[in-house]
Amino acid sequence: MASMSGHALTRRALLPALAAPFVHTVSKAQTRKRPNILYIMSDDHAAHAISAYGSKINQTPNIDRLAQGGARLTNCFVTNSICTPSRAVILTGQYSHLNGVKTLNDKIDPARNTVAKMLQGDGYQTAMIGKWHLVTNPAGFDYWNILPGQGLYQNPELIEMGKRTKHQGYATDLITDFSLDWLKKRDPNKPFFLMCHHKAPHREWSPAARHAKLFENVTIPEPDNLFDDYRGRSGAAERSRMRVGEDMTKTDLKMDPPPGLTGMALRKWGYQVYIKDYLRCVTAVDENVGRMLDYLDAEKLADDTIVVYTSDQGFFLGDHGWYDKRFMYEESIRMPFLMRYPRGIKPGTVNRDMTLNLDFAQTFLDYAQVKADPEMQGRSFRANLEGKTPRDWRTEMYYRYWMHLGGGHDVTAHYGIRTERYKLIYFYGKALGSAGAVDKDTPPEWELYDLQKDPREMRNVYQDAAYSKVAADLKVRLARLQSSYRDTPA
Ligand SMILES: [Ca+2]
Repeated sequence: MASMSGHALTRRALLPALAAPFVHTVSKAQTRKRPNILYIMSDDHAAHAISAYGSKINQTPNIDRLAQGGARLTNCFVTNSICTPSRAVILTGQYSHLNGVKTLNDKIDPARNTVAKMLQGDGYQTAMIGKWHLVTNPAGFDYWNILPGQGLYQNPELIEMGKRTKHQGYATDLITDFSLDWLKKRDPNKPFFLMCHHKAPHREWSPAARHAKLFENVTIPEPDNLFDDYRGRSGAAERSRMRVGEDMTKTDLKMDPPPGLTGMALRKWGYQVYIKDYLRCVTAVDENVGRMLDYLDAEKLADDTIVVYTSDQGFFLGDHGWYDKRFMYEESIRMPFLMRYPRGIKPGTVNRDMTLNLDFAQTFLDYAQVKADPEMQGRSFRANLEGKTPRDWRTEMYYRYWMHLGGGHDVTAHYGIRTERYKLIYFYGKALGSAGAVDKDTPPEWELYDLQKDPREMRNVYQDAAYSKVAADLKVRLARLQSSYRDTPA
């Protein structure tokens, strides 16, 4: 008691002396103005279906506003190209083997640390609205309103803080409505972190009624390798079930193919049907991005708000004759990533550094002045966005797709390394959870691509003697990279 009252007396006695610096500290805290973060993510929206990325097949004027007013990343890659795992990587800043979400069948442990929890814990108000797809209830959000699983395009049910409600309307519009509602009700004295996640343009590509006739009398240009026959590639390409036309259902196509159509003719026909619906869904996403940007403008929030537009991975838009993703090929792993922040990023910035979805958490924490969790494995690319790429920035990336022959598309599990020029892929052919047993139908195989000479990845040069030194070098680098991320070889 005596020492406590003594302490109190001492403090009281010191108060006048402390007054000046104390006031100074408060004003410093007040000037610690932190940006709002509006994170808009769609599902399966490939960069080559965004006009800011040079799309040859559509226009996205609203998404393009972010490129014009901010930065566009041209080499942003996903580390495991499929919905649920990519979302877990984005939240935790950890690779799938560490965050525990390797396949579509895994759920995120709500006890895990995430960027949302860290921002919430440091004074941000946080919300998650739209497609979540991580099974367990969202943690780290003051408010959440999510689609159950994949959710429906038309008149979807949503789960708002545990309560299920069916809504009238189109998912992309509704997710934006709920996001705007939350923004209007927020505390304007605190910064916000809003994850607005669209389910579009995921399969089965169901457009809004107002876009049903868009592109109706138009022929959409075909990719140059729509009729790929997978010659010279590993057995994995041939084995996969994601061919346009052939591997599509009536739900995907919304009609029966003309009688007698097979193989490449079916692919040619299916491409037009599929890509038009896909692009119709993208048009609704673009319009709704516009609504969000208009709101920020009207509320004079644009200067103080980081706005991101991205997708959980890329997608094959008929490239190699495919739809879907999963493979480590370019169209699948490249994510669109646009970020506008007038107080920190020059309009029209184009950044070609190799960035990953693994980096998002640390980048947002950096802007929010919150110290990253040391268990996170990415790196903030804030300096890159500001035109000051660190000299030791990564020049290679590690990728691993775990869902061996699962998920209805029969893509063989694989891992690999992508450098600025090359890509080495190892289809290790081991079934997930098979305790080391090698699947006889998927013998281990390698692929090597020279992206400089063959950007479309049509020529596997793994067996080419001219590339034997390159392959040997890449194997060493792959092993080093894998071990640096604490993953283990198959
Ligand atoms: Ca996805």
